[in-house]
Amino acid sequence: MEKAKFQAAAAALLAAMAGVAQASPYNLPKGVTELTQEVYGLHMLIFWIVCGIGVVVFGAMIYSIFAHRKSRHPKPADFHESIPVEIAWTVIPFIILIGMAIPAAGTLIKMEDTENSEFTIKVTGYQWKWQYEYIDQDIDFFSTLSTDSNEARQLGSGVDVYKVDNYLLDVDKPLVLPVGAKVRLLLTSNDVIHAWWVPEVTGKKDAIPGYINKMWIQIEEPGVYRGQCAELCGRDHGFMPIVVEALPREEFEAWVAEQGGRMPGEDAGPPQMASAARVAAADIGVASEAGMSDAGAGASEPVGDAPAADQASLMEQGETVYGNYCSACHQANGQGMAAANFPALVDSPIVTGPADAQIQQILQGKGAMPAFGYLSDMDIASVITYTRNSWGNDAGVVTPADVAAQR
Ligand code: HEC
Ligand SMILES: [Cu+2]
Repeated sequence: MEKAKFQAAAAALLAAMAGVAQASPYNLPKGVTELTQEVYGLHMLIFWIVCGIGVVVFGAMIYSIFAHRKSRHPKPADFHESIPVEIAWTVIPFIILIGMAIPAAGTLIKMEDTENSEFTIKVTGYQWKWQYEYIDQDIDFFSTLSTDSNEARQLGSGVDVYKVDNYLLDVDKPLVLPVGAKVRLLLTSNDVIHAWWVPEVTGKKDAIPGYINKMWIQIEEPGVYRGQCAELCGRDHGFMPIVVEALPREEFEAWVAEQGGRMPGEDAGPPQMASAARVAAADIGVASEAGMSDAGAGASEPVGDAPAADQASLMEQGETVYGNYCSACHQANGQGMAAANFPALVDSPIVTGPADAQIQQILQGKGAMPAFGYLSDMDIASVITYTRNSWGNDAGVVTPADVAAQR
């Protein structure tokens, strides 16, 4: 077939071109997936074509300026309106453009083809963190800036950021993927536009509220790959890195088991029960009302126990919510960060005082503290209950109904 020949020729050309170019810190990374390598090949192909055009055009110009200067050729040649020249400079660029479009179109089509992927992960951008939901494995977690980087970045932290490993490029929980599997990513956002970008693994793709963008990745080499949100998304845009950890198949399966998930096709065990409980909870309307913030509620597994809204289940869910949304500033031990003016919640007059003021502060935010009104009543009630009854605080339960009454 003609197409196959074209592709073979283009591939051979790409390989030859790519071989010539040295891997350089100034160049695109070649990456560890077929797609990133093809994109790199395309980039080099175009680069060399552009170099070739540059050499020919500037060569002709410099030669003409030198060899046909006025002192040598006082009477210039006249080839105005020459048909052959007109044809040549129409046809040659046309051929060059087609030559570039064919391999580029092939790669573009391939990029969009998310079919036959082994499983799907929903990636949701938040100000300023990422949520990963392994739809088929029943795993769901948030990935936030690592504590090391977060502490170091605070104004007046006194930490030398050059001594922090992977400063601003490290997270508490990376996205874990198996090597060699085609994985489909569904990208969306809970607030503003973010973009998911790990240069060695994939191109950039926007995460837009209310839309689902698709892409797929198939990593060929185990390793840790780092990237960042690539869409200016507000104050902490620079503080929502992305880390992908590619593991060999068996290690990935072990990781899935450790997270309480299951591989597609595996016998439905206890995790299935948990999700059934979650559906039941949603049915009776305990889960959050707005579709997208449901993703936030999904983070807190124990929603299944919600109907009771007793202190134990509120505490359990509250701990998860606290870890996902609050501990980056107030710290896991509730001590806050004095250097950054994040107050301690231990013995705080607000945490131990009347619930209404506290609910208002979480819903509306205050000063440098963001508003959390997008969380469900259940999430807010549980995190407040958690802070009111942890680290020595003892200030009673706040229920989802209390939160609803304050909205
Ligand atoms: C980006 C950092 C940040 C995050 C995340 C954050 N807070 Fe805060 N929080 C603050 C700051 C700053 C203040 C002080 C606000 C002020 O008084 O101006 C504060 C104050 C508070 C107070 C009042 C404490 C006092 O004694 O004044 C409570 C209660 C509180 N936060 C709870 C939470 C809870 C619950 C969460 C998670 C849902 C949370 N915060 C997430 C930064 C943060
Ligand atoms: Cu972002």
